[in-house]
Amino acid sequence: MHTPQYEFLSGAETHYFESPERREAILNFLRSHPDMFEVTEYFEDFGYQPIKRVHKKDFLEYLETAYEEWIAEGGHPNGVLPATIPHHKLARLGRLKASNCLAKSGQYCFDLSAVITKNTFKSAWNAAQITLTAAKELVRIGEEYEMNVTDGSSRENPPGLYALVRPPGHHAQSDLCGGYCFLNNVAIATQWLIDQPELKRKDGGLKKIVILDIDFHHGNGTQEIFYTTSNPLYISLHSDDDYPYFTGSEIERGEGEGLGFNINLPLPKATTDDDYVEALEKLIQEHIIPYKADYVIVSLGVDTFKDDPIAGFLVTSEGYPRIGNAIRKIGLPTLFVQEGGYCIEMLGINVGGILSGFLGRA
Ligand code: SP5
Ligand code: ZN
Repeated sequence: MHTPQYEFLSGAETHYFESPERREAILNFLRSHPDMFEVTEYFEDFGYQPIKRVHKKDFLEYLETAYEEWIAEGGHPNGVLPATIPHHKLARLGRLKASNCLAKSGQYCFDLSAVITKNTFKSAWNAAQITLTAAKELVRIGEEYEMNVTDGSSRENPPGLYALVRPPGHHAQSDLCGGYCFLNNVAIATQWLIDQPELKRKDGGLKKIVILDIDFHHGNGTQEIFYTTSNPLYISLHSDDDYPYFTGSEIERGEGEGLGFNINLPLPKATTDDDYVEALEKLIQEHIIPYKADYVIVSLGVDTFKDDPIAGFLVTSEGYPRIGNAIRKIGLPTLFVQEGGYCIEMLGINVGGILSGFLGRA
């Protein structure tokens, strides 16, 4: 339902890297390993409410109606893309209320990669609903796990789920799309979990969540959405000096109640398997374990792969099971949600590597 024909990279029109083939590649891999993965296409529709908890009303109205307005205004059928973006130094920035779709496309988007086509909203909606369905299931398997732990079993085999969704979400802010992202799937599922009134810790407090973002790029959207709150704890490992360029530094630590609950760790371009696993294990020991969360939600990008066409780390297919295993050692019910990863040939094996590492079966 979401198949833009092209995007612009380094000034050139190229094919759209965030393509439907990505899903096929991952799904094929999971289906060919039925001993490890149980695949279901079932999902529930939670409606607008949980999406509105994260995204602004005017932005959602825009996403839902943009393509139709765009075509009515004579826009190109490839889809909606801005030509003018309200840069913060643009004259006085006095008029931010855009009336036509070309102006709105700049108001609600920060780059040239989030093309809105005829069914993009429906597709992003379904991705959010699938992630919500997985979050609801996470509660169920988490309760089962707790019961077994109480009965004397160890915390060494935490249960896990994986939401195979696209378009991805972690670049989408409360009222901005960009970076192939429209609705922030991880943020929507996280907020929904926090909002469940019957979900309480033994001490009566709300359930606590860690979002661990291991996509190559900084999750500016998730950071913005939760910047002023202490739940969830947002932790991102990503490339220094790369897209989205203007966010993701270590000095962005959260604000107000959220101060100290946003942790960015930019890593150098030449990051290898060993470097990556070492950095991740250190974050787990120093930040994730002390936070004492109830659930982990992973923004799972495998654009950290050495042959990714738009990224630049040196992580190999042997590295992914090690990353999955490090996450397993946190010992908490975990929901993995697909974000980036554009090397189609190795996408299945790399995502599968993380998941099998988490299962302790790599
Ligand atoms: C979800 C996600 O992974 N979104 C990433 C969108 C990145 N788009 C801009 C990529 C800039 C690529 N720079 C190219 C360098 C080529 N060596
Ligand atoms: Zn990415």
